[in-house]
Amino acid sequence: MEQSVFKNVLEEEGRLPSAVLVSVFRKGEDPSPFEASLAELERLLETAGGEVFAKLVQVKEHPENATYIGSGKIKELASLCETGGVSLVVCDEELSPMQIKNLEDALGGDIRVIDRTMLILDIFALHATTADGKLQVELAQLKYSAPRLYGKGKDLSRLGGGIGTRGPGETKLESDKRHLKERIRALEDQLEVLSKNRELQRKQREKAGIFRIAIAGYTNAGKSTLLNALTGAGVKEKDELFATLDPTTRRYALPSGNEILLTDTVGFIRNLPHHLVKAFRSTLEEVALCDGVLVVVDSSDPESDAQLKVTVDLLTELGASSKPTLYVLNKSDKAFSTIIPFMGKEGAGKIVQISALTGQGIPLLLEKIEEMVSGGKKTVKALLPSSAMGLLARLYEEANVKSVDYTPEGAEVVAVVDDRLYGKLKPYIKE
Ligand SMILES: Nc1nc2c(ncn2[C@@H]2O[C@H](COP(=O)(O)OP(=O)(O)OP(=O)(O)O)[C@@H](O)[C@H]2O)c(=O)[nH]1
Ligand SMILES: [Mg+2]
Repeated sequence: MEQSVFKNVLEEEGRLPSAVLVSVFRKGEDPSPFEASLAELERLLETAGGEVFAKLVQVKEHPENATYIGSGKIKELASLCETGGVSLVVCDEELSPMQIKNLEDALGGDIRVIDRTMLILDIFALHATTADGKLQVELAQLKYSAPRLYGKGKDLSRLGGGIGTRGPGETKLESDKRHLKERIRALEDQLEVLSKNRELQRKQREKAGIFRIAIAGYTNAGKSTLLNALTGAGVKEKDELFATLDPTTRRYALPSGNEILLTDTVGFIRNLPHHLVKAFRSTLEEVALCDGVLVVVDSSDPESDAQLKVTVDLLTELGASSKPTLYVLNKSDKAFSTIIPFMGKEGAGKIVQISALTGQGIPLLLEKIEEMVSGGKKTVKALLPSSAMGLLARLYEEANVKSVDYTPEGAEVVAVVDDRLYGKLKPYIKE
């Protein structure tokens, strides 16, 4: 066919695979989040290695049950694809397997249709590095994307540069289709084992009594840049969506000497489907089980309010909303807005403006973290005479003992204690 020859030439010339983005604007809907979501879809496509040829919006009461968009729009879409030699269509919301199949059929069967979630999973597949991350992505893809990759032979998986069909480590998703159920079960078993291992590790960390802080926030907010600035962790920081998929934890000593564990986590995004959230167990467990959260916001983004709301809603869903939290307004070097209205007065003491890139505001952030970590607890230095050794044993059990020096006068101990133990130690406190 002439059209596909044209397509092949384009692909052989090394041009990026281009796509038409499609979305349905519900009559009466707020246009601003709609536009932001479509702009985000464009960035997602670029991150996946593609480029936008055109955006097609249909204004409608509801999407079509069978084909997502109406028949007139499908014709328009087909002719757009032909004009641009485009073989990929990305729809900006979750489509059912039937909608995808019908739309592909209506477009003549030589154009791949994927949805927003498949595109995100494709990026995840490219960015997963750990065994855990790769297994989780593969599982999510087998459950979500595989049923939507309708009857495509191998030759068709190169459509649109294969975007939407790539598995972790470039495994072609379609090749696993026949063994779908078995593979899903095997992956679930392996993930269960890994989850148990993580639980053991966490228990050990808990025993060590180190305060664990998760760095959470919208994708591209600067979470990895912040972790790197503080700890030199060397995590990939990049101006693209979902640069980080796998969590990285680093130990960090605060200026007081208090040690904390900082974990960089996967970014959030609007319209993140529930099953996708569930798929990222390993990283989200970090958020659910930490002692405190740094919510990083890109304050230079005109959409920062909406992004913060998405983040706060997801943290609530993960059961992390009641944990001690600091709101880190990042990128203050090019900030667009410094006021986050919806946080109100009560949030004011929990906001710190920083630039992870220039280091501006980091000392204040560290002070705030220090406050969060001590959470009402005090670090004390006491000299315990031999008659009070029972208290030392109790400190070991119930407090965080930083150091003990045995001197002729007794044991000189530095420990972080709660109010109750503080009362007991008071007679022996040195300073
Ligand atoms: N100007 C400016 N750019 C920043 C700052 N912090 C991060 N960036 C840039 O923002 C982009 C995203 O940073 P990352 O640290 O990768 O963001 P992230 O939140 O880890 O993103 P994901 O892992 O993709 O969710 C990079 O290009 C950074 O260089 C900052 O304070 N100022
Ligand atoms: Mg990152």
